[in-house]
Amino acid sequence: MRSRFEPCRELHIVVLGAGGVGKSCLTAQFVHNEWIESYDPTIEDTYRTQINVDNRQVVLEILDTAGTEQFVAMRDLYMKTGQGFLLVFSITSGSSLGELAQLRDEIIRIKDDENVPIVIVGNKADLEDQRAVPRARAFSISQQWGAPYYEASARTRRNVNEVFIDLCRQMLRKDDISDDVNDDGHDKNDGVYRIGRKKRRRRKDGGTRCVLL
Ligand SMILES: Nc1nc2c(ncn2[C@@H]2O[C@H](COP(=O)(O)OP(=O)(O)OP(=O)(O)O)[C@@H](O)[C@H]2O)c(=O)[nH]1
Ligand SMILES: [Mg+2]
Repeated sequence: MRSRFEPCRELHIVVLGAGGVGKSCLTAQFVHNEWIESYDPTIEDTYRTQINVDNRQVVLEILDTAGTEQFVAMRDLYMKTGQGFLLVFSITSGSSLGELAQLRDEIIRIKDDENVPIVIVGNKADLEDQRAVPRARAFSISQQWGAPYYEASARTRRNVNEVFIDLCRQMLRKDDISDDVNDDGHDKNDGVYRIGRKKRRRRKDGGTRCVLL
């Protein structure tokens, strides 16, 4: 059973996708509850926020990245440090969905892990009359990738919280599993020895302490 005084976890989220799909707007809505109408291309922005997920306090560090190819060199580094990824496209742009495949391949290669927490987001769902990506197509891709798919709108706030919370849940689950494996590879719960398990990480300090933000 979890202790009431369990220290809160710090989770690193990276928001990725083509330029102009609404990565910054989704992040600003989630963190600050604000809608940004103007388009100011991002170089790189970091947000910190504290939320409650299933009665657990988590500190989120959210990296809002640049959609433009110019800044690709920075990708390797943030893919290494990120623990969960929001892959965002716009339902009004077929090519923006196309760009996600390469990003996902890079994440899996860099992290050397097929089961990285990922959520696929079809943003700008308020622009139904300009839809270029059928819902079924995006859903089928997300199923192939084993990741949940949400249609969202940073403008109307539809599914904004849901995509971040879903990602947090996946990240917490993964974090819990790695905590349940001892340094010698023995699982505390089932005693099974997991050969080649790469992503073990034991918290020696008990995790990050909560600070109310
Ligand atoms: N209608 C509508 N417009 C949106 C939505 N999300 C973002 N936009 C608009 O799309 C434009 C680009 O949004 P950003 O959030 O800056 O896009 P981005 O993905 O961060 O772009 P880069 O920083 O260049 O990678 C802005 O003018 C937003 O107002 C949405 O859900 N609906
Ligand atoms: Mg941006």
